[in-house]
Amino acid sequence: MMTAISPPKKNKVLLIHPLGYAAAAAGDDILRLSNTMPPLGLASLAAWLEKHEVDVEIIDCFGQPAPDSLISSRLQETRPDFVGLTCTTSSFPDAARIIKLIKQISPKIHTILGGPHASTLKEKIMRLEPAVDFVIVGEGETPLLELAQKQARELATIPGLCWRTPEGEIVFNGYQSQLPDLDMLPFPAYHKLPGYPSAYTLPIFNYPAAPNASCISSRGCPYQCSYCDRSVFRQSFRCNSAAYLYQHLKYMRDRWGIRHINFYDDQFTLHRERVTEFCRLLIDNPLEMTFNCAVRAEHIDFELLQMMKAAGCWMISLGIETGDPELLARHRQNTDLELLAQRVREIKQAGIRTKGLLMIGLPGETENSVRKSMEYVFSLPIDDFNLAKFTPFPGSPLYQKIKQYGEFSEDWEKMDCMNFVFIPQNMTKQQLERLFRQFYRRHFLRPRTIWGYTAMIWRSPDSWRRFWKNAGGFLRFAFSNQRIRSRKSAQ
Ligand code: B12
Ligand code: SF4
Repeated sequence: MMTAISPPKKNKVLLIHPLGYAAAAAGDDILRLSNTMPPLGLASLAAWLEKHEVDVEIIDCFGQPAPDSLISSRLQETRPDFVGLTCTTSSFPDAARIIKLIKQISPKIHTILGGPHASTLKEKIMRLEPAVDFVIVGEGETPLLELAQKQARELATIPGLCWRTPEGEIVFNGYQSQLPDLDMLPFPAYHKLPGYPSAYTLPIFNYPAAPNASCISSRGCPYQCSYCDRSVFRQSFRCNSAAYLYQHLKYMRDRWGIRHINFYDDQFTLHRERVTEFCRLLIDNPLEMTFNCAVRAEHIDFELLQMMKAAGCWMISLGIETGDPELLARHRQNTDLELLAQRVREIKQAGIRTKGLLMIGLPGETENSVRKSMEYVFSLPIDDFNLAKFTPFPGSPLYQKIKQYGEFSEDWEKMDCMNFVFIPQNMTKQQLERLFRQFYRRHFLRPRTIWGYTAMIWRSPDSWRRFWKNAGGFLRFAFSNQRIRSRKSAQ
């Protein structure tokens, strides 16, 4: 008679994307109404674990706001060994709250925190929040897999991991070496995201067709802007090959019916050759898809733009930050506003929409510099723009010295670029709020803007459908300037 041998126990992992505030307020959140994007970091981790035969599930509270009772019932159903949460600075308080809840339900579950805020603060997070058992610093694939596969006594051998010794000491094992080749990653596990792709949408008026989706084809950025948090991928730049990227898009179209992609890469065109090869593939073997991307002015030229247009490029976002040359020189490298203006004109000439990305309230900002920004931006043929309220993230170069430049109230929950948590010297919050509204009002009153949004009736009918459906929320935001009416912190 044969003896039955039970297979070794396999660890189960549950990954959670926190909403950032109480689920009841989600219908009111202007960020979600205008842009609900899948958590690509968690989907990438899930695909990597799945490839290595680890059981994994995702709960996306941002995509599908879930009350705590749903999280508890999923924990009872799936009985995971590890629960990992991702967090930015503003979503950390909610992530910490969920982690405490998990420990209350089942103290045996090992809790892990990753993402930008965890990668910046490392051990400090575990000191601050004892319910966090592990922090993974930087890219998560390798350390998370090792954590799910190794024995407790091997914790010291996992690079990128913060953990507690049996004596209670918190240890960081040091930075891991990053994945050498991003093409070794499977496509993100979209199938683990309930409702994908229809539960997710790109920013309103930022796409011609639905269903649409977002995609990341590179990691890292070699620049060092003063306000930017690059604690996850640091200064490296690695990217998927053109062939991999083409296959990824083909998969998204064939399997998920996606018709438009937004590349959220920090620097989509940093490697010119990769982009020309990718465009050539799309031109020779069309997928009937369009795409958007974000670039820096130094990394585009008219020839490249024409090729991108032929391949289906619909909109390009360009980091402008401020139209005041002195302020720009304080916060960024290669600051040539004339070159930037020329590139905006070239993007338009190539037949591609442009979106300017700006910031208000940087150290050194004055009423005069904001006015210069307005004059500069409204002298350009940009179609759309986004004005972020400067936020000093703990992982940004500016953070250490920020108090020298003005008043900073470090309330993490409010650090979502939609609140003035920092007031530069010689300015007031009321003044910044007034200028912020004026900036948007001037944009929306330009004939070019009015015509552009009118043309969206046929260029992006789905955006207008969403606009009317959520008109109340957009109007409330226009008058109140508040992302959420009330955060309703208690669940
Ligand atoms: C796309 C994007 C968005 C999208 C969607 C984000 C989402 N749902 O995932 C939108 C536009 C909605 C968005 C919104 C915001 N964003 Co954003 N966003 C990005 C961007 C450009 C790419 C994110 C991404 O997909 N990266 C690729 C994946 C593979 O990387 P990843 O998510 O970091 O995940 C890896 C590791 O971090 C780690 N990891 C992550 N989570 C976990 C969890 C566990 C358990 C483990 C083990 C590992 C792990 O492993 C992953 C794979 O290697 C990043 C910049 C960047 N280049 O990363 C900014 C970035 C994350 N965003 C940022 C900010 C500030 C915001 C906003 C606050 C501002 C705003 N108003 O737009 C909001 C807040 C959103 C929120 N809920 O917290 C900052 C965060 C800084 C901070 N410290 O908070 C970043 C870093 C930009 C920057 N350089 O300043 N964002
Ligand atoms: S703002 Fe953009 S260009 Fe500057 S460091 Fe961050 S990702 Fe790079």
